[in-house]
Amino acid sequence: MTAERHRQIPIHHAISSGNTTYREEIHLAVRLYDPKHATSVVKRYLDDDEAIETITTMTWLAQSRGLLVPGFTLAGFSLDDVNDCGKPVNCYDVRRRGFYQSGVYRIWPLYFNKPVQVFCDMLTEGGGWTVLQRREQLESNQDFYLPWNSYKHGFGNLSGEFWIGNELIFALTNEEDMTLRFDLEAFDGEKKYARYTSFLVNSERELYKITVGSYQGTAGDSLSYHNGSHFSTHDRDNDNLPTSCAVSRRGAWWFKECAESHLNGVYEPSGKTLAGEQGVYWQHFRNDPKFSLKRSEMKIRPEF
Ligand SMILES: [Ca+2]
Repeated sequence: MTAERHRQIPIHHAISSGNTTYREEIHLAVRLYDPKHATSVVKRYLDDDEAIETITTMTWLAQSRGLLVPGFTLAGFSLDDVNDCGKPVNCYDVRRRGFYQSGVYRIWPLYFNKPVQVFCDMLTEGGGWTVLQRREQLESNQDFYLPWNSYKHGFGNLSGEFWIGNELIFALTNEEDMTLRFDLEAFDGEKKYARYTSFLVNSERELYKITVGSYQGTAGDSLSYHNGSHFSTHDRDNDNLPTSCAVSRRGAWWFKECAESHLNGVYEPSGKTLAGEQGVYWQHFRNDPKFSLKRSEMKIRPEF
């Protein structure tokens, strides 16, 4: 049996576009044939009744979370279903719900005690990446020479430079097997990438120990060296040297004896540091210890 309903629902609805989220009044014309099989049956309208988008029932439910009109029930769905499909656990989950634009989205990580805003890369290699870190050329760069607690909880601006936070990286990498991807760019415009299977970060009790699987890419493998290392900051020295790599390299990373990569180093607008390995550093990009990158992004996605 087929349930068919028509309903015009005027609501204020939050729409994400690029880096910004804005509110827009739209009218949803909802026709539910068989919501259990959630095919494309919801059309989104602007005020002039021009259809601008056809989205799936699940997508509509996800976007309309909390905005269900009193008295209007969706045949075949309970409120739990609505809440479930309105709570993506990472950016891949967001994309699965029909959001294809890169930008800031709210997610509900499985092992995190609250919802959190993250930046989703919906373009690179099919999209669905939760971005963990970004460095880029700005008029005023974010300071990355910060203590343990800053790296634990995250800092910076999701539309600029940031570290998402080790607690969140721990939560996200424990949801399921994750691919880690680095997108790197030099000041001369050359772009390279590195990708690792089975990226996992342990809890704070285990000093956010990093595990990665096999490497693939064009940037060279500058992370496998750090496999099994603990996270260090200038106030928490967990590396393998008597001295502190976080202090000598001016940053925070999974230092060993010290680093083949260190993307949280000092941002150097000239692309060259005075001392070695203190910049935004990926050793095998140029094999020059004074080389510093113009741009870096770290991002994760469930393995297929
Ligand atoms: Ca040490």
